[in-house]
Amino acid sequence: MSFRTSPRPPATPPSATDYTEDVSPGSGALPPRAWYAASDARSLSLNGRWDFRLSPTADAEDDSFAARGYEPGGWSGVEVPGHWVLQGHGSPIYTNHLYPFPVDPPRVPTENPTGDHLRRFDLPPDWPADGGTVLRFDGVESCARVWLNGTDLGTFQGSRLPHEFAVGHLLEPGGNVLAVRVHQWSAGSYLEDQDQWWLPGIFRDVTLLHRPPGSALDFFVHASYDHHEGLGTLRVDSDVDGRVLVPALDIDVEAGTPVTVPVLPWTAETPRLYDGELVTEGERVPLRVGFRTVELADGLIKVNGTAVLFKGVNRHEWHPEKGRALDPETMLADVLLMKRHNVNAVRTSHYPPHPAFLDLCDTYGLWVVDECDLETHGFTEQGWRDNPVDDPRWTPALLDRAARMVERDKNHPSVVLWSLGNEAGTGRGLTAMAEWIRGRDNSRLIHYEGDPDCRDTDVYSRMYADHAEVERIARHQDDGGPGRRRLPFILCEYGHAMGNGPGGIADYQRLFTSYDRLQGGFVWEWIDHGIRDERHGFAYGGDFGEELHDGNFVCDGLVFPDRTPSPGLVEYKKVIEPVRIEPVRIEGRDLPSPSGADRESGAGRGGTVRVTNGYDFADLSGLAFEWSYQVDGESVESGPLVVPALAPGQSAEVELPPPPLDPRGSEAQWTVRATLAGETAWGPRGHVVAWAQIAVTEPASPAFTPSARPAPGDGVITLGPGTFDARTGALLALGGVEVVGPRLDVWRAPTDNDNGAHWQTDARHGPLWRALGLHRMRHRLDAVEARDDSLTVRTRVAPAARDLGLRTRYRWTSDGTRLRLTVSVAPEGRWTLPLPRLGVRLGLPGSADRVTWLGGGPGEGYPDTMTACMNGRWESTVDAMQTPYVRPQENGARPGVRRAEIGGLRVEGDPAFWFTARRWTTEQLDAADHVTDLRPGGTVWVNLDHGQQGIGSQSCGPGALPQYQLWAAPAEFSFLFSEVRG
Ligand code: IPT
Repeated sequence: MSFRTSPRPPATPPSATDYTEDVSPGSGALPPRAWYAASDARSLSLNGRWDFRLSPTADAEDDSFAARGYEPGGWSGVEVPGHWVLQGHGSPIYTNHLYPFPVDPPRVPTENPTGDHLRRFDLPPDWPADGGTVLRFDGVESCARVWLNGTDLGTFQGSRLPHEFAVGHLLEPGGNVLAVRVHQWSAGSYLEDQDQWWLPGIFRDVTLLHRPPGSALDFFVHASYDHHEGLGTLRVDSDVDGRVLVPALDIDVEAGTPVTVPVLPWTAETPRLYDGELVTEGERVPLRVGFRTVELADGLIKVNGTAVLFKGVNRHEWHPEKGRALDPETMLADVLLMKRHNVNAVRTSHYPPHPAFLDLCDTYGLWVVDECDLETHGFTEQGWRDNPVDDPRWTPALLDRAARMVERDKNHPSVVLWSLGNEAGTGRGLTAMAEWIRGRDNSRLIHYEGDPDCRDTDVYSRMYADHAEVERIARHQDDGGPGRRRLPFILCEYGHAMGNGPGGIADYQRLFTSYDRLQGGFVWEWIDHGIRDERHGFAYGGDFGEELHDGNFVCDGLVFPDRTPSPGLVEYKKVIEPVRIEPVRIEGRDLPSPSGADRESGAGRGGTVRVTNGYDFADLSGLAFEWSYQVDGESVESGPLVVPALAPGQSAEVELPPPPLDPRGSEAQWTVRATLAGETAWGPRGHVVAWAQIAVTEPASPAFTPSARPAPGDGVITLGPGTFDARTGALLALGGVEVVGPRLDVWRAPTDNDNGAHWQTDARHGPLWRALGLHRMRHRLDAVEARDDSLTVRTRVAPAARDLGLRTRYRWTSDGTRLRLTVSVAPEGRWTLPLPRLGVRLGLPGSADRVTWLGGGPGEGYPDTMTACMNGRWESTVDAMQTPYVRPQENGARPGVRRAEIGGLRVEGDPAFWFTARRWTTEQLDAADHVTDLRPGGTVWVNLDHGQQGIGSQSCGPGALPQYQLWAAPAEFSFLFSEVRG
């Protein structure tokens, strides 16, 4: 039997006073072992209401509370699992990488909030009295000392790792007292400097587990897959004798004996699990066996012989009220949301998640990079001097962390890479961890991003590298150290999803699918860590009066704190869709259709599309395809499309049906969708997995012939349905619709990506926009000319103190019922920055609410975030068109709009435009810190934009690519305005 026990904790007893500053991982706990959801292993959850007392320092209170019979009179209470700072005791602190205490390892501040917890419990009447019971803590931040019935069991550090104590000999049938002292700060805090809230408390389950005599202390499921032969080999090692049963495979062998049988393999796309049992003298341990082999072959990460493409996310554990104390429903919600958005991989940034999450990944199918609870990022402030990762005194603690992760999670098929940690610099400690992990489990690869030389890793991993660099890496033109040359490449973090964005992920995906060496990436990050409260909506750094904080940098997820998908997730889903549908040949036709003759003769074929299976393992038999033919955004006919069950990587050309007859309208398109053919574990039948739209006819310019003439009146000029201010030339009303006349607008409330991360030297554009004065442009009126069939208003739009500006001419004409506005813009001076936007802003009465449009939707889109916008006819309301970014910023633009109706006004674009409507001004949006600062006024402000600056990812990463930038250049664009009656 090749089972090896993991390193035992040191046998020294806990020191009475200074264990918070002890670099050793603790004392008294049992060696780590595999986690499994207890089935017939008897367990007693100790979750629930605990007595609680908070002290400002670690030594303010003595240990007498741990004694039996202690009366916690005057104490308060907390929910376990939970963080006391989210339950009215003290407050959370958010820092990205700065330690919120003086850096003097391993010392911690005297002001060390300390939570004493007490839980009384009786054993169930039938609890076996055979002595074998362990007390398990799944997660306590940042360190704990534990007493049961007055006996000191020991101490531990390692917040997101399990710790168990043998307690059988101490238990009584009734009146047991569990006392836990938790300190916010410990030596361990130096190893836990992740970019997140500091949230002390017993935040994962506390459980009493009966371990009958003859039960396995630990077991290790080895289940590999030979893709040549289709055979799986199973060997379950156990430290006690036992039998391994897998009924579906007719396996009944002794523990430790390998057995090879034909199986279906486990992959994230086909998560085949076989239920089994490890039967020992004392218990039956449930097994969930997934056969798969992970290897580095041909310089690539391969599973079952096939290179995988990670379409991943970085997942912190987060709940807007409970912090990192996640219930099973929340974990499941994450997994279902990921699967439904085509995400196939999770990096458990930056610590092992609640163990049940990995069961869900096994069941539903997600590749997992399981990351150790290790980050020492704050040492970057001192050039990494004294970094614990390179100080042998800390190595036992690092090894303890590695072992607690690997031992706990080693039986999950979903885990394909172990990650040593995040942003911990370089050092001998990492090498020791990697060596230990390799010795214990050589069936997975090792990841760590922070060492440019990749000394200890099997994959070259970077974060936030820009597109050009990624392409150079793909071509082996930018390999750095020789160690890296042969390694596959992943972006363990990219696409910083802070606020509006990330932009440019489609461009990354094109690279990933073009070069074998690029095996995908993990968007940073899954969820905004906003804390729900009444005052802020969702609070972020600084909202709790922290002396050091990093503001809303903690809100950079693809889902909002309440798990509503943000436009970023919708975009990501489209970008990573596993099926590609492209036009090969499309028959354009003149509309309306001349006759039905061509259809009958078969000449009027719709054309051909190429369908490509982009899965790595699954064929397309699980998907159903359908087409719809749309005219002016409305489906006029639809039907199924027969697509063969293509194998991964295969393509087929598929004929579209003849287009429907006589569709009247100005533009036509095909929409082809791939949907789930039947219900799956994670999505209903009909759920859209992938889609494409193919234009048949391009939208034409709206027809318009000017006929009306401007007529002067009493302080006004009328032109067709328009009434203008005679002095300023501003439109006042169109028929019965009052309007605050459109005028040039170049400002948008900067997005987090506009602002750029403050440490980035090339984060110029956001702040410089403001320095340039683009948020306070002045409009100088040069002329109002009513002549022939037009009213022309000449202006110059420019900020104070600068010589640059935009000469802007508004030319109005009318055909009697409609007004046409042509805006001509000519930049003057030297423009060294792109513009935020270029278009007009107008005001409508606050009663405007319902919006309909023909163009991109249903959600927002910007030049480099609009892959997921579908061309169609959409309907919404002004309120529903807002995207509630936790820190308010530019949002809500619908791209490619040909026509929109709002508040009795119809706008047609020539060319198409970006449409935005909101109940506050851009300036109010810009000034708001939280959504609760935004109050509707009496006007609905509408932006009709000819251009928008791209979004990029510069809150932490590259800015918008050149092709998405909006540089000041001569421009002309038109809108047709008319009143919608009825
Ligand atoms: C990177 C961190 O790994 C991650 O935890 C998070 O802080 C992210 O940045 C930004 O949100 S580190 C950074 C220096 C690139």
